[in-house]
Amino acid sequence: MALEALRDIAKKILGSTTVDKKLVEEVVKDIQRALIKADVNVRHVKEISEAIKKRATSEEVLPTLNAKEHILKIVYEELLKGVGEGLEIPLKKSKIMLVGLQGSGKTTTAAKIAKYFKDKGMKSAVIAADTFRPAAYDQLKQLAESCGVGFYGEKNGKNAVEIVKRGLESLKNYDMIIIDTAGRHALESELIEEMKKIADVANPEYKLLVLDAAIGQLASKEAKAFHEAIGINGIIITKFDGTAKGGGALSAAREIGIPIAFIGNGEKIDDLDRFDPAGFISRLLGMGDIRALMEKVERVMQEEEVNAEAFLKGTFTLKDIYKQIEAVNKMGPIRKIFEMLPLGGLKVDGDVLEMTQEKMKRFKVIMDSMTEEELLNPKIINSSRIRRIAIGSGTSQQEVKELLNYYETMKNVMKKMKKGKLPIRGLKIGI
Ligand SMILES: Nc1nc2c(ncn2[C@@H]2O[C@H](COP(=O)(O)OP(=O)(O)OP(=O)(O)O)[C@@H](O)[C@H]2O)c(=O)[nH]1
Ligand SMILES: [Mg+2]
Repeated sequence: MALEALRDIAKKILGSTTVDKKLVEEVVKDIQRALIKADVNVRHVKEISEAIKKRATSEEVLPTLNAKEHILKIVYEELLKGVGEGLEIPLKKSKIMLVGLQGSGKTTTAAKIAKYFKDKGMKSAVIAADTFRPAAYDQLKQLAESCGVGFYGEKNGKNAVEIVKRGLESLKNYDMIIIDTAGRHALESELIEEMKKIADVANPEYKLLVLDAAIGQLASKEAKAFHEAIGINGIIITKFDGTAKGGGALSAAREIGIPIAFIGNGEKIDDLDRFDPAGFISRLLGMGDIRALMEKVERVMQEEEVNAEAFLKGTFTLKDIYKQIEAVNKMGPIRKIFEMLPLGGLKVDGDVLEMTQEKMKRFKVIMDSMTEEELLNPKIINSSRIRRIAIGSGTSQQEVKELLNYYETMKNVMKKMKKGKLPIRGLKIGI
């Protein structure tokens, strides 16, 4: 995917030795190239790149950021603005009607969405309202059965509107109903009429347009036409996995101002992601997904029965840290965890990251030589205490300092995360 080039651009920014006008210009050029290659509308490319250039050269660098982080933050924020909002469909009784041209992925996506909500604990079902293509009934029925969601359809049925009416009646005990409709080569008046009638009968909370990412910039025309014809309130982009032109569909959503609900990332039933703009852009830039990390931290914390709250608030003491080091260790090498954080956002020296089993044992020995007071309030550990602890534990002062350094680092990182104050703004952390 062409947008993957953005990751190299982020690396280039953080790897640069000097930050000057030349770097900004280079970065802006690279971004333009990547976006155009991804079929983003030229006007949007211009808007995004000009905004980056303007801000990077005129805005004051925040005191908490270095010059590279400053530029990366601006790139992140402008790209985020570029994709607009995501549409989050809440877990409550609703109907979703899918529309779109032939082959865009409606039927597959109908089943994917039903499965998505089933996995979230909802009773979901699909209605086969495509009477145009004879095989559509069997296709959806089979998909629904394979993923264990409800199904209503009428084999060889002719009247889609009546099918939807009866389907809704028969599925009234279901919470989330997804209606699959027929597609055509083009948006013909016959199709518009049928979509309108189905929408009237079903009165769906969501009318989602299914757009094939592979059509690139043509997505814009298509989205506009559907929006004018029946008034959609969300977009699903499919086949994002198989094309370098996904930027075209993203651009289309921004152009008509309709939020993106889901992205289809493959042919399998689980290849569907809710569209979360911050996570999406972070991943494109290789900044990791903070939320994924936080979920992971929480999960392991629960397993370990450690005080996750204190850990996250940064109020934990040295007394807890041994258990917590173990918990963090369970998530994999510390370095891996830090890789999930925004690049360059943290200044952690290499030693701190090398938390080996051996080192953990040493830390425990060091902590055994501390007083209760020191464990509960590490701040009081001054140089004479460090000396005493090192001698008492048979370690070195350097190692004691290393433990304190590790403790401080973890405390600060977690505190910042909790407050959503990691250097890259816009990454809100919902815990
Ligand atoms: N790689 C990939 N393939 C997809 C994705 N979504 C759908 N497809 C494939 O696209 C093809 C068409 O999908 P359908 O769901 O039948 O499309 P449709 O819009 O219902 O088509 P009509 O009913 O003919 O209008 C199928 O081969 C799907 O497997 C996706 O996200 N990624
Ligand atoms: Mg279909």
